[in-house]
Amino acid sequence: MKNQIVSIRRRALAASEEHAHALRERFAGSGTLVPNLISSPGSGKTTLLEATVRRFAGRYRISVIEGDVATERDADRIRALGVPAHQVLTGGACHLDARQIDGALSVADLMPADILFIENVGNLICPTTYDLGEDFKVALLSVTEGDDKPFKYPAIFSRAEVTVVTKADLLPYVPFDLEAVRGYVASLNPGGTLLVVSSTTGEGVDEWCELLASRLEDKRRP
Ligand SMILES: Nc1nc2c(ncn2[C@@H]2O[C@H](COP(=O)(O)OP(=O)(O)OP(=O)(O)O)[C@@H](O)[C@H]2O)c(=O)[nH]1
Ligand SMILES: [Mg+2]
Repeated sequence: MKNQIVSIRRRALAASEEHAHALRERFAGSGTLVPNLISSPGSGKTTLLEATVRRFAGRYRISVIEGDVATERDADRIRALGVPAHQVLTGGACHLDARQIDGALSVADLMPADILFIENVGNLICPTTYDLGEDFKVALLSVTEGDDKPFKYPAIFSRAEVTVVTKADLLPYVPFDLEAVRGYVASLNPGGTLLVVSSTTGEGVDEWCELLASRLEDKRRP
């Protein structure tokens, strides 16, 4: 029985890896940059995407895949800005998988796109190990969550190429040791980038958008 379960799990994992591989090839072919945004619920993923969409209006074709347990709320927020968005409802699951990304692309009009954002289900643990065919993972950490989160949930901060500290406008009001976070994230992920952003005031949004533009350029360079 135990062997059967292990074998089923292995097959499921292999199928998911195949899907992710096929997606990555597809995105390479279309020259689409795919960031996968991961954070606790409410850290500001959708708000950052709204700010990004506004900043890139008329410059890039953007589309978004939203993952949530329930409701179309996040996809509705993105669509309200005139950008194609598809909501994947996981019905309780705490992460997106590559098959769901494939499914979203086959039912929704999201391509061609210069940047396809994936907003994962709000969770700092489950989405960490799932490959969605993305170019890189982005970990968001809001200052109101507490500066201990990278210490308590190191896996996502060591895997995410980019860490975005969000809600920087609230730094004067909450205890949050930005330098301790900066130092620890750098030790977990020496090659990574950490940005400090407020989607409300616009602080750091230019740097975030420049990073995306530069990654897109790199991806398209022959
Ligand atoms: N002060 C401040 N509030 C922010 C900022 N960004 C987001 N918020 C607020 O934080 C709350 C959650 O933001 P969302 O963007 O919905 O967070 P999310 O990560 O997409 O949430 P889930 O999709 O539910 O996981 C909202 O009330 C936002 O207005 C910011 O930069 N500063
Ligand atoms: Mg959201």
